[in-house]
Order: sequence, then C-alpha cells, then structure tokens
Amino acid sequence: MKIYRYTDLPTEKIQLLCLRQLEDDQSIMERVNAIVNTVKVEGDSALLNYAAQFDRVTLQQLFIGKDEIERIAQTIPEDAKAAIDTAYQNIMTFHAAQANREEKIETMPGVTCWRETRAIERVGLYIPGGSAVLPSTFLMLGIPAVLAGCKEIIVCSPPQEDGKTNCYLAYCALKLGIEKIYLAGGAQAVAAMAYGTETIPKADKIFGPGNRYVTQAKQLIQAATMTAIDMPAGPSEVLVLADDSANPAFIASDLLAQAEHGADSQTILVATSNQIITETLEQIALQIQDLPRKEVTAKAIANSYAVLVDTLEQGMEFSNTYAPEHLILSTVHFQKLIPLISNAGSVFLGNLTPESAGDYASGTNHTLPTSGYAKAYSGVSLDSFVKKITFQHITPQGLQNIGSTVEVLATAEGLQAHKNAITIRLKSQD
Ligand code: HSO
Ligand code: ZN
Repeated sequence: MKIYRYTDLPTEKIQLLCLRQLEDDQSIMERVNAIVNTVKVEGDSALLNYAAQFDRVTLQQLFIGKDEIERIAQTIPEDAKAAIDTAYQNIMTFHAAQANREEKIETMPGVTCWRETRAIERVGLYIPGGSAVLPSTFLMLGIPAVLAGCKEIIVCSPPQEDGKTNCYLAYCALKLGIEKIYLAGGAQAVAAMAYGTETIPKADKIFGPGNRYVTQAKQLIQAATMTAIDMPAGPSEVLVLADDSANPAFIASDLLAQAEHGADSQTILVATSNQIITETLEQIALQIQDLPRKEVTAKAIANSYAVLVDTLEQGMEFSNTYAPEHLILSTVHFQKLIPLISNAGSVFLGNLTPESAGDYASGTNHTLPTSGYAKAYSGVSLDSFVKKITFQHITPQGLQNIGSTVEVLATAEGLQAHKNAITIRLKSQD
C-alpha cells in the first residue's frame, strides 16, 4: 500500500489519485454487444444457451415458481432466517419513513400546484450470483420496490449448479411476496429485462449491481431502449478517515471487508498520523491470513493507498474530492465533520459503526454511487422506484391573476399560440 503526504501532493496528483479505472474495455464492450443483440433477437432460446455456456447448467425452464420457492426457502438454516428477518425489518422501517407526502401549494390565489407519487410499474432487479450470491441485495432492492407499490417486480439471478436458486434468495422472495425468480445472469439477464423475452417481461427500470458485463449491458440498454437504470456502477469502494482516537484493528477490518468484494475494489485510508497507518498495515497483514478470499483481497489491498493529512478537516477535503461510495469516520470527533461532508454515498460514524452494518442490516440501502458519481447521484431509496408527477389547477380568479404574466412571456418568446391559450379563456370569463 502506497503512502502519500497530502500537503506534498500537487493538485494533478490528487486528481489522479481520485480517478477510478473507467477505461472502456473494448473486448468486454464487443462481447456484451453481441450478447445483448442475441437476446433481443432470439429471446428465451438465447438465455437457455447462455445458461449452458456461462452457468454450465441445462435449464428445463427459465424460472422457478411459487411452489418451488416455498420448498427451497424451507431449507434455510434457522440463524440465517432470523438474520434475514431482522435485516428485513430494519430496511423496511428505514425505507417506509421515506414516503413523505407533499402539500398542495397555492402559488398565487387560485393557482394550485402539487406533486403526486406513482410507482414505476415494472421494475427489474438483478441479483448477482457469481462469485458471491447476495441475498442482501435482494432485500435492498426488493423492499423499496414493494413499498413503492411497483405492480410487477421482475427478479433475475443466475442459476446455481443445480439449475435452481439458493435458499437465501428463495426465502427473501417469499418474504417479499415475489412469486418467480428468473434464472438468468450477466449481460443476458439485463438484455432480457430491457427487451423482454417470451418468458421474461420487459422492465421500465433495471436495478442492481454486477460485474463489468452487467454494468456494460446496463449502460448499453439505457442508450438503446426506453429502459432506465438505477445508476452507473463501478467497483465498490471505501474511504476511512481516522485520527488517533481510532482503533487500527477496526480500520483494518473495514478495509479488508471492502477489499474482499473483488480485486478491483478500492480501499483508502486517510489518517492524521503515521502511527495509525503503520499499525493499520500491521493489522491488515495479520487479519488477512484467515480470510477465505485472501487472494482477491490481497490484490485489492495492493492497489490501495493511504494519505497522511495534518488534520481531520484536511482529510475531509480529500474525501470530498474523491467522493467515496462509503465513508467511514473512524474518530470520536465525527460530529464536527458531518457539516463538512459534501460528496459521499453513505457515511458511517464513529468507531463502532462498520460499513458491514449498512451492507446488511442497519436499514440504509447498500446500492450506492461509485466511481465518483457520489458527486451527483444518491444511493437507491424509495424515490428510485417512483415518479413524482406534478399537477396544477387554475380557478377563474387564478386565471385573472396569472393570465397577463403568461401572455407577456409568450409574446416575448414569439409563441402566439401559447398566448392565445390564455387569451381565449380570459375572454370566456368576461
Ligand atoms: N458493500 C457492497 C454491498 C454488499 N456487501 C453486499 C456485502 N454484501 C456494496 O455497497
Ligand atoms: Zn460489502
């Protein structure tokens, strides 16, 4: 892990450190393009072929239905069931509170404007199932979709070796009242939900993380079809900002948790003393020994770096430039830093609040903007599953009040018909 001193870094170097690997891999693009087009043209039969090719399973059908979901869900171990129940409850509680009704506003007497929320009718959720099956992602996307009242929730996840889905996903489906899981993974699943196939319905918006193929496919279908996506996604990342009140063993555990997601994960330590950095590195070396995924984890750690800063405020300055997906404030002085945060996906305060808590169970969503998109995007929330439609109503008095304003502006823009739409009504009131 490289160590930099913030005050020695020229602006260009800081910019460089904050750059994510966003280069388009031409070969991935070409392969994804081919997959997306094949699914568009051949539908189900393409999906069955890809399941054989990529997932190495011969599928009898492209989904598992209600009965099978119930049967598989029953095989879940008791402790996992209880843990999912708790996470479900917390995520549900936090997201339910996001449903705030807006008031009707009378902007001038007789002119009333307001917004109403409507669910996106058909949403597609992609639940990864390659190197790690992520039931937590199913909860993070499924709960707000259910709360929003989406009519159709289409779930795609790659088939497991037995051509089915695992007990954790089945149990989540059962809790969410989702009666089908489509057995498709990767770029082909995204294409299926964007274009629709004989079996898989077309979605209006597609959600979910995935590898570079999935990400590339989401970008491609967003441009090519009328399908929206949740957000542009890149490898997961964490920035830990620490001072002497932090515990290096805790910091190490957080950096390693992020690193085990994949070799391209970004883990960054920003600290106010060299001692914290050195002790954290020692702890990393120690803790990594016992990790089952230590090879990918070590690769991610090797690509990471530490930044030595003079003050926490200076650390915040760097963090805002980096705009991390996850920001952990490993300090007892987190309170004074909150107002200084301008760019971050999700923030974890103090020494007892690890990112893992938010990844699984505290209630916040773990689908968050990466690659610096935290400068402009929010994480997934209830809002991601709805549209806000504006309404207005004008009374006779309102028409009198607003009429000339519209007429003058329409005239200024040279749009006579716009003016007439007011004038004709004003005259009818005479
Ligand atoms: N840290 C990941 C979410 C996750 N972690 C799922 C464990 N399971 C992206 O925010
Ligand atoms: Zn995670």
